[in-house]
Amino acid sequence: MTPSAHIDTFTRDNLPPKEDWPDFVFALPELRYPDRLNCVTELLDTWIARREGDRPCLVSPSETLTYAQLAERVNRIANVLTRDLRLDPGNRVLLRAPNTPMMIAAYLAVIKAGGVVVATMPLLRAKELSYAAGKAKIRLALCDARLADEMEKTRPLAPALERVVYWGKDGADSLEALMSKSGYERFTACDTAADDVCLIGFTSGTTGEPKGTMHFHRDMLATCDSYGRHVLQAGGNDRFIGSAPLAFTFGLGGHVLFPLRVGAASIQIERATPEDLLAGIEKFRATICFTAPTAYRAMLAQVKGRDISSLRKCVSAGEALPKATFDAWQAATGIRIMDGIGATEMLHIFIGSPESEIRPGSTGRVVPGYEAKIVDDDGRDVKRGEIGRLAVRGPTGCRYLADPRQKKYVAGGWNLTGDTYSQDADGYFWYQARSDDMIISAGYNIAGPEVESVLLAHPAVAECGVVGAPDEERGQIVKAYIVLRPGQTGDAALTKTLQDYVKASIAPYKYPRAVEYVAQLPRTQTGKLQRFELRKMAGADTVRKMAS
Ligand code: 3UK
Repeated sequence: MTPSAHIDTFTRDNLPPKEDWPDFVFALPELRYPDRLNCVTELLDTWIARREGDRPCLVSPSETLTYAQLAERVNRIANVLTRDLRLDPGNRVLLRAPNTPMMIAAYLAVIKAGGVVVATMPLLRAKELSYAAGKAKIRLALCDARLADEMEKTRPLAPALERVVYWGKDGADSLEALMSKSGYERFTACDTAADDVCLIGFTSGTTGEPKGTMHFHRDMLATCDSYGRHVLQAGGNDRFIGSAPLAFTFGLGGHVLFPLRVGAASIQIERATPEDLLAGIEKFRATICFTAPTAYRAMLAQVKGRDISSLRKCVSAGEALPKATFDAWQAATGIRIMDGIGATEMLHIFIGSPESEIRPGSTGRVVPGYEAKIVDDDGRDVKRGEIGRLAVRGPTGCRYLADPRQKKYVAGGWNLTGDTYSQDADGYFWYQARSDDMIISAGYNIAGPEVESVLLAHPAVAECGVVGAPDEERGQIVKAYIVLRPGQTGDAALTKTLQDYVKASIAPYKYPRAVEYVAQLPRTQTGKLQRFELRKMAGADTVRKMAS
């Protein structure tokens, strides 16, 4: 180990004890990095050194930046951080903005200066922002002025947050004004160690407090040189687009890491509803799209009449991609969506296959550089084909910021993601459910996502969520919450049709005994179905029924 560049040793001091770390494996030569490494040098400055600074880098409705222009902007912000705002290497900086070129520049500047990024989702409220600020002991924030209201509401709740600098507003104290000083166009990257922390990514935390996952400089490159290089296989002429916020590491990869690693362009559309995403693909001639399964389904309904012929690769993550969605997208666009499972703890995707090797309905095979296996509750390997807990290890892995839950996520050197899976004889991984989402009905284990993927194949169904509802006789029954396609009526006849449809497709005991039609499903900002909300609704239902 070489010495840390961090003068502020907070992140290093709060890493989990070594015995609780997962094993880190660097099986491929491309994953062995030098001891001294600042990932921004490799991702950005290298293109200028290679005399390729004129390549388009960031594209947005309001501005387009080449690699050289982005590098200068990053340098200016890094100078503001270190000279005007007295950032010491190791200090955490909270970032708050929609996905814009300025947000990406600020992100890279913090890291280039040796700081640690804590990016936050635009929709977070003062309570959540102050939690992150407190947990990561943040003194400094950079924020898009359009999100100033909630930021200012955060300040009284986060006494340690000394300074918030806004961009996108007038005045001598704006970030732009500070950046404009002469001499600020150059900045020498902080000489960080490859294993200095550069990012604390907070999990979306559906239950319990969000966990801060800590990632090193080398991790940023490792995801590019494993998943990016061997599975995604993007090239310098690609133009990436997506809908995930940068604060979600799925978005970080798709918007920043993967494009910059290969000299490609990255398109930022600030509002990224499925409609905006389609319009963005058409307008900016995107070639690679990163989004969640639900967005692909929503885009399908609107894809007719759009020219999205520029598109050549689509990546789906966040939740399982049902075969019905894969099939419909391929029929409409000719593109085979690349499903991949990633996690904030792992930084990005660790199981997922290139297009030519996809088996529809399966997540894919393990990404080169990673190892994955299925284990039982005692950590023993199960036989191929048997269902168990997913365990994974590779160049990235879980390191929570001062959190006892580290011992739950890591056991025996393996990361346990909390998902149940099976692996077939050819090495493909088949998703079942989140381990705590399994429905147990009259002694049967039923995976809600399996029932969902059957229902989604029915033409009347737009979206659905399947959970266990409490039932006196069976313990739980399978209950489906369904959003219908326009023009459909959710009556008893349709319920019977859908129930029969499930019985005819998979084992009959899995059919939804209860069906409820809803206008929309509860989802996180990262596009995940909130099953605990559905379970709450299902629980409330029974209580009501018993009372009446
Ligand atoms: C679930 C999937 C089935 C799974 C993420 C790509 O989702 C990401 O990170 P999170 O921390 O959630 C992790 C959990 O989400 N999941 C994700 N992808 C899939 N389940 N099939 C999939 N393809 O339960 C996992 O444990 O929010 C995804 C890249 C970076 C990420 N952070």
